[in-house]
Amino acid sequence: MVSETLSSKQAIELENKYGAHNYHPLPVVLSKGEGVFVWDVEGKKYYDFLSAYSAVNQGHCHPKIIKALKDQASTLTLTSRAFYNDVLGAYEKYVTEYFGFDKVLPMNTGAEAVETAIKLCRKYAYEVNGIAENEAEIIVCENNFHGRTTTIISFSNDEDARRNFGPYTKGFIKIAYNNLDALEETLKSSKNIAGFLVEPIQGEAGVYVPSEGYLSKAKALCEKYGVLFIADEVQTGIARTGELLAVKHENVKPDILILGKALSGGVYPVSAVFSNNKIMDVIKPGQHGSTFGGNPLACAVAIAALEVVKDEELAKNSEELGQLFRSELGKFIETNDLIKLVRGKGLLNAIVINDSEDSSTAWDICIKLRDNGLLAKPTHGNIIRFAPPLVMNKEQLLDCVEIIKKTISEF
Ligand code: IF1
Repeated sequence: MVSETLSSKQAIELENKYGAHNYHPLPVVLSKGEGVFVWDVEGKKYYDFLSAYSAVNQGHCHPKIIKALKDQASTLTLTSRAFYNDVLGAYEKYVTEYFGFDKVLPMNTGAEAVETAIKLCRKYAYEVNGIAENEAEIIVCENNFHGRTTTIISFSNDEDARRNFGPYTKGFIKIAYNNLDALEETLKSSKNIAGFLVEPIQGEAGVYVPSEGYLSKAKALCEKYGVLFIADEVQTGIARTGELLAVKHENVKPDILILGKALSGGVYPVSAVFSNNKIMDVIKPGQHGSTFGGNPLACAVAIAALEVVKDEELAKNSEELGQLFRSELGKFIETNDLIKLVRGKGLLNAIVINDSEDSSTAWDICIKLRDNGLLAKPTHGNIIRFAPPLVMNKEQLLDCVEIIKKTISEF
């Protein structure tokens, strides 16, 4: 039984003692969330400026999503895919029409969906594109973040994420992000390239936004060389960047689209891989799956979460508030030496601090932001990501801008 009177200090001690130390959380213990706000166990209220890494785009405990969860939870939760269930088909129709693809393959976490996309891409390369078995290569980008599985970390260049987890999976070629020459050179260099896996904006790299035209030109290059363009929109998707998908900013339709996180409004792990029939049809019964993928609870929650995005026009709100956020902080930066720049799209933004990558300045600022009622997390020693729930209103955003300005001015 979890004690109701656990203090922050006690909760942290429990995690330290009994949990693996695979995280270094900001010292704040949350026990309640509603919309753009979260509360700690002592009752202090904060603006959430992380949204569980863009999973809670629809805001904490959105009543419509929670109702769908509760209703479905008391009806049917899991059948496995050994049998049909009466929600999966309806969800598949809804979600494929929503994103404009023929078919969807439902999974649970982002990393699983990335793995699924890799398998799909390879199988298509062998069975349709005629690449010799075991020779397929997938191009990925430096400083990528696609998840934590052994295959995915095989093509990471984050030492913490990869060191001593080998041997690594072969079949990936790493090139510089935002570099079309590097992409074309690599596409040209081998007949065995099966796909190009890319984040439309690199989140973990510090909300690194590529040059305008990068995604559309990269897609065109992939078409030219007959290679699948795979967009990992686990973090950038579902209205986060001011469009339903970040690739929409450049009118790109990926051959394979990967979604997770906010697909469920952060209520339940739901991820998905989308493609048209020509690609998805290479997967036959028994060749891929998951116990939980496509379960009725996940499907009901995801439908509700996507309805909220449409009903509340979250993409539009994200675009408008994002502009306001960058322009307000932009003005502030001109008067302040500590912050080098603000960048981002929609409500996926970051500030870069005038200090070294291994400094503790970003962390120290986040601690002060916490004290001042706003929760954010550094992505590197000198970068802080700002990604509030998309249900925020203008007044709240300006309130947050004031908190951020005030906090930074104290340094
Ligand atoms: C952690 C970062 C964010 C992702 C993209 C796939 C996945 C993620 C583009 C995997 C996950 C998370 C995971 C979380 C931290 C977080 C993160 F800082 F590490 F990069 F959001 F910015 N593709 N990102 O961003 O999805 O399997 O986790 O559901 O601690 O690993 P997952």
